[in-house]
Amino acid sequence: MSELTIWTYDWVPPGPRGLVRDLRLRWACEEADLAYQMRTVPFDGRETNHLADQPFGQVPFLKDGAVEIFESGAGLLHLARRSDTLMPRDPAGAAQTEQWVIAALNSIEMVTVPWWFLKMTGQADNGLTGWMTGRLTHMERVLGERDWLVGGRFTVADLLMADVLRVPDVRAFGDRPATEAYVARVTGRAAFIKARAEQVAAFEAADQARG
Ligand SMILES: N[C@@H](CCC(=O)N[C@@H](CS)C(=O)NCC(=O)O)C(=O)O
Repeated sequence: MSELTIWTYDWVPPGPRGLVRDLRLRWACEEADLAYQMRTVPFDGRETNHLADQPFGQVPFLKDGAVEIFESGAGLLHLARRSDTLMPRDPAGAAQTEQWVIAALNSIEMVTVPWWFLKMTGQADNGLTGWMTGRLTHMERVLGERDWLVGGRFTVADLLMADVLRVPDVRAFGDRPATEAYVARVTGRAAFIKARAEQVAAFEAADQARG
């Protein structure tokens, strides 16, 4: 049995299937050829039923031997330390990979998620639109100048940035051809396709268990 275990929910509604963030960790393991197993916590009662493992009642979290981590970004950096497929070993390359992982979370996702939430709750024209436009415009410029964020090759920074940018509502917002090409390039990888298909299949199978 693999020591590396990734936790997700036992079921989610159809909308988020293929987007639940355990996909980030599955994808990284597939890229790095790291053996892993999936386990679940109940979606129902998630606010309180696994707070010892994820203090916000969310997923994913992972266990790798004695290491226990929540936050998808922390999990990705842990996996990246295990494989140079995910992060270069030279100090400059590693630092730049970490920098772009943090940027994906703290400069892009920190505005796309609240914007998406407001849009979903009927406030499509909300006060975050200008802020998000600025961030996406800067990313469009960066991605117009290079195929990969770090070192001319795929890293976990691309995995995470593409996962943040591929959210359908965010992609439908504006016309950004370099970003579109980047998302297509990164999500065209076999590891992403496999990880996504396995997540979707697991949630579909859970429909039957729920009756
Ligand atoms: N910052 C967290 C966010 C985790 C997160 O938003 N997880 C979602 C699934 S993708 C979740 O558990 N949502 C249920 C909830 O918040 O109650 C991470 O990156 O791990």
